[in-house]
Amino acid sequence: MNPSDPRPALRPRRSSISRRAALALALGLSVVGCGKHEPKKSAAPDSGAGGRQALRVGFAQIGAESDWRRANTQSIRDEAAARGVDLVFVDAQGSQANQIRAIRSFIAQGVDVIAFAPVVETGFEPVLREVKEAGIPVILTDREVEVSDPSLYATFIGADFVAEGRAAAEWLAGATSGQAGIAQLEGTPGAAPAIDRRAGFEEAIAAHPAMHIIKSQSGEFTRAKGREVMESFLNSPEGPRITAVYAHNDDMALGAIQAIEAAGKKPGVDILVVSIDGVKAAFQAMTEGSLNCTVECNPLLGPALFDAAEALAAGKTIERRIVTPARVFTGASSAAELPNRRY
Ligand code: GYE
Repeated sequence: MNPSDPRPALRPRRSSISRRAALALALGLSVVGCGKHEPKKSAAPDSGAGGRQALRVGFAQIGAESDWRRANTQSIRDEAAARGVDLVFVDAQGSQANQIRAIRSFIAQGVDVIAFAPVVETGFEPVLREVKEAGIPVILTDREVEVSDPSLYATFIGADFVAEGRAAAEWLAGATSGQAGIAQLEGTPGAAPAIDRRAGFEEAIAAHPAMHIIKSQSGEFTRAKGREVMESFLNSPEGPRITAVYAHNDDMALGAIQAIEAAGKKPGVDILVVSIDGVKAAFQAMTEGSLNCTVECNPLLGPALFDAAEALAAGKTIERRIVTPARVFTGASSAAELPNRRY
């Protein structure tokens, strides 16, 4: 999959401001910062003998719902430690209210940069206005937000979820010659990857009249919920018509695989399973034949996050969107890749 795919995203919600405008906005943030928010610290990490203070970054994580998320947290913690960044890390336990509270506490603590992975797309505008008022630059990692004012954040670092959904659909279309009764396990309602992975998938299967989504429900990105929802799908009147599962992440696919086995069917054979993330457990399942395909979504965002944080704190301009590349892995190609997986 090519991150610079020229096909337009389904929803024109991404900012359309030019790079020059983004630059001006980023500079605007720093200017506001100088006026309202005494620069207490140098942008650079602690250099030891020089006595410069470490860069202080507040990060509000979503939670620990999946292997992907845990790897994402580890990458951020490891990279902060390696650079000597003073990381104020909050786990919001899946709650937007907790994330908003954490962001407010970062303002009160006067951190240099605020970063977060928004649990859902909407509802962050008021708190982001408060952050802007305080002159602190904001980095979105992994997921985007819907805001009317693009200057409320400096950059987004993460994947193209629409493209991931398309890639999953294209693999399934090829594997089934365009004929499938699909059960979809959606991510957290209102979350960017749930909305966009669904949109990309539905757009791509629309070209195949014999591919239908016959059941669709949220499994909240967790293994337990994925299993529970798949059980209910299999027991529903439509259950016998399910020939494929599309899960918005590997954890839900792994839960669904358990449910398929418990129902006496063979996952990967009787019911094909395709998902997104590319965590180690998914590669294990592909090696065993129970998972057919995963679309990689890289959670190791720590290095890019702190590159951006250091640049912003130093008043430099950065790209408005930093999109991570992705690859598609299928059963056959996965065994060789398993030893290389870092998450
Ligand atoms: O796919 C899922 C996680 O936002 C890309 O969130 C992330 C998703 C990821 O819980 O496993």
